[in-house]
Amino acid sequence: MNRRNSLSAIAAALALGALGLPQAAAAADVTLTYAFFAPAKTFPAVQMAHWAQQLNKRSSGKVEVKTFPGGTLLGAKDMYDGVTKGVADIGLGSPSYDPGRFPLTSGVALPVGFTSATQASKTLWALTKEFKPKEYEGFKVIAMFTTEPGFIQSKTAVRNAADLAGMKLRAAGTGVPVLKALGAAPIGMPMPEVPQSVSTGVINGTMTSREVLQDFKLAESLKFVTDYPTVVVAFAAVMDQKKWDKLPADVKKVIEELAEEMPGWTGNYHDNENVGAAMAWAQKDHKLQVVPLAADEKARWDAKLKSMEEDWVKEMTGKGLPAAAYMKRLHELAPQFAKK
Ligand code: 3IO
Repeated sequence: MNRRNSLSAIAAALALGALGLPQAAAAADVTLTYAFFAPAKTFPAVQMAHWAQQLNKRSSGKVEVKTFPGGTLLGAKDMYDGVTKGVADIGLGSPSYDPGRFPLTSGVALPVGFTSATQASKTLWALTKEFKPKEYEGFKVIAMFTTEPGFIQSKTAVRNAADLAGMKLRAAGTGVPVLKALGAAPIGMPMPEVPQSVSTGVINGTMTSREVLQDFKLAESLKFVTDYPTVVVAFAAVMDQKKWDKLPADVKKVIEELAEEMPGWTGNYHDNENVGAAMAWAQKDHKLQVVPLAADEKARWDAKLKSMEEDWVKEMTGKGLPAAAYMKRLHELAPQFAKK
């Protein structure tokens, strides 16, 4: 962060002007850096760009946000520590990549029956405000959202449990136990590593939201999507709390206003533009096939995942977390955010 008084801002503007650089670059009096681990065209990065633009506009140019997609400033695994160390002012990471560090948040990534990213995103944000999970201590959460419930996307068709048995599939950390329960051989890894891992044969597919078929060009090698929605992946953009505390009150107000909007904005973009466009492209240009799951097979898969929520509540309660209350509230909130 870089706050200047107006005199030094003028001096900087003059200096930049003398160098022939755009004077607008020096007009802001707060500059924030914002890091994300995946490419600019992916939906979390589209969210980041929208947020940056809106903050600049609603602060009348007072705040400038410099975005760093593609892991150029921080990668998936060092995102949150990087924010604490001050490498970036804001970092967008996935708590689902590290359920041990973000245990309460991992509750939204259980098979709880969300039907869209919009619904899960709004539920996650409401839960986070109500429960103020300790796992975000030291951070100010400025935006939260999720993927749609993920689908198995694979090189060979998965029509039943036998097709899936022992298949090397990648997921976010929270998706690993889901794939395991279904009988696959899951591997947890960040999304940006997936294309290469598919091409080298380390994995035969992934379980996540379907826009990755286009946004990571995975449809070139993954030709099948099994029509069985599973679990969402959570995202949280954070600032270091101490840095947040020092922001001007009017800037904080705009950021808090945006925090209320981002779950719905991002969910809508992902559900209603991003995924549909990617599926249409993959089906048309890459002969992607959507594999149906027979009703009796679906019932068997559901049965394999049924105890996960109860097991999670037991495990988290044992760690002293308000897991039962969190899940109870999740199931009260989710229907309120369902598509009417
Ligand atoms: C994701 C992460 C970065 C960019 C695009 C993305 N689409 C879905 C995800 C979530 C993810 O990493 C996962 O494991 O499902």
